[in-house]
Amino acid sequence: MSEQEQSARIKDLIGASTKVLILQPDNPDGDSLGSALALEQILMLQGKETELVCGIKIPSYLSYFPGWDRVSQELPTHYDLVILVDTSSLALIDNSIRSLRSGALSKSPLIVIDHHATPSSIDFASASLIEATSSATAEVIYNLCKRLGYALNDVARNALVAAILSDTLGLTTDNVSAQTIYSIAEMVEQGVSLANLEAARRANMRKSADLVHYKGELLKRIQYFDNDRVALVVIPWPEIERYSPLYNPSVLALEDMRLTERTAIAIALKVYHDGKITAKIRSNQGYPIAGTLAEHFGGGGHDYASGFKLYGNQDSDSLIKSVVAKASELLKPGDS
Ligand SMILES: [Mn+2]
Repeated sequence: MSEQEQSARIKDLIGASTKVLILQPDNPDGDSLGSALALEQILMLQGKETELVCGIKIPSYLSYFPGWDRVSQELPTHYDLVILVDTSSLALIDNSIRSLRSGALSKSPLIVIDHHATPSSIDFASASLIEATSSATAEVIYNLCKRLGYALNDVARNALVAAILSDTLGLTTDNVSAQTIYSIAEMVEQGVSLANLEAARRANMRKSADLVHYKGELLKRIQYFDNDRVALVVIPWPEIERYSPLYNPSVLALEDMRLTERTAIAIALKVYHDGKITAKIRSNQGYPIAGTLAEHFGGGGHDYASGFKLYGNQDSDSLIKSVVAKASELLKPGDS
């Protein structure tokens, strides 16, 4: 079915609904959140009631989106239409899908709006608008509104632009088209301020002075091995206890570790009071070894981001030696 036909079906389904459940995948990001918040406004302007749901809690780095705290983890009891945004993969709505399938979803139609190229694994949708040429689901929604003549308000436009900027890292990813920029331009013309959106995002990234000082300490303790190709930092229990509620200490160090000249892979080890050790591993573009390294220690993940957990009283010094040795082995000698 063509985009036009899918859009027409979406219009009919929305027209016939009274209360719409707007669902995000179990890995919410700026695009899914901004898309959901924009749809909330768009549907409200169509006279619909809405409910925002996500199977997991919205992470705090996204709290610069006004309205993020309206997203509930609980499914409402009444709704007669579901719109799923930013995924067409069943696996990514695992937390919500079981209750949805057993509940009102069996009676309510489902609309999927997405931009991922992976073929949809949801075969029970009443309409699917999946535009793999769009940089973000928010861009798909903007185009849909233009096609259907749905009105936007300021809140919706700000949410859509913030969502597109988030998914495209500020319009710098390779799926950004001229069309993406035209859409942004139109919304800027209608009053969106990119400067205000960026200021809100940056204000949300601010850390306490205490945390900035601690980051300094962590950075001083980074150990470099193998001609700086392997960077490693150890975070002991007292620091986990003190700083984890504020910020993940590993994340605090890893970004700068990866930005070190010649560094291919960065590893943060957390040593807990009960002897458990966890590793968070990030590697740089061109060194897709993070997953393999983690697997060697019983963990897993992706080419560039992975982790592992070890229980029992590990000697952290010998663990460091074996992690560094394995990382060096995986980095081919001429790769630096
Ligand atoms: Mn997206």
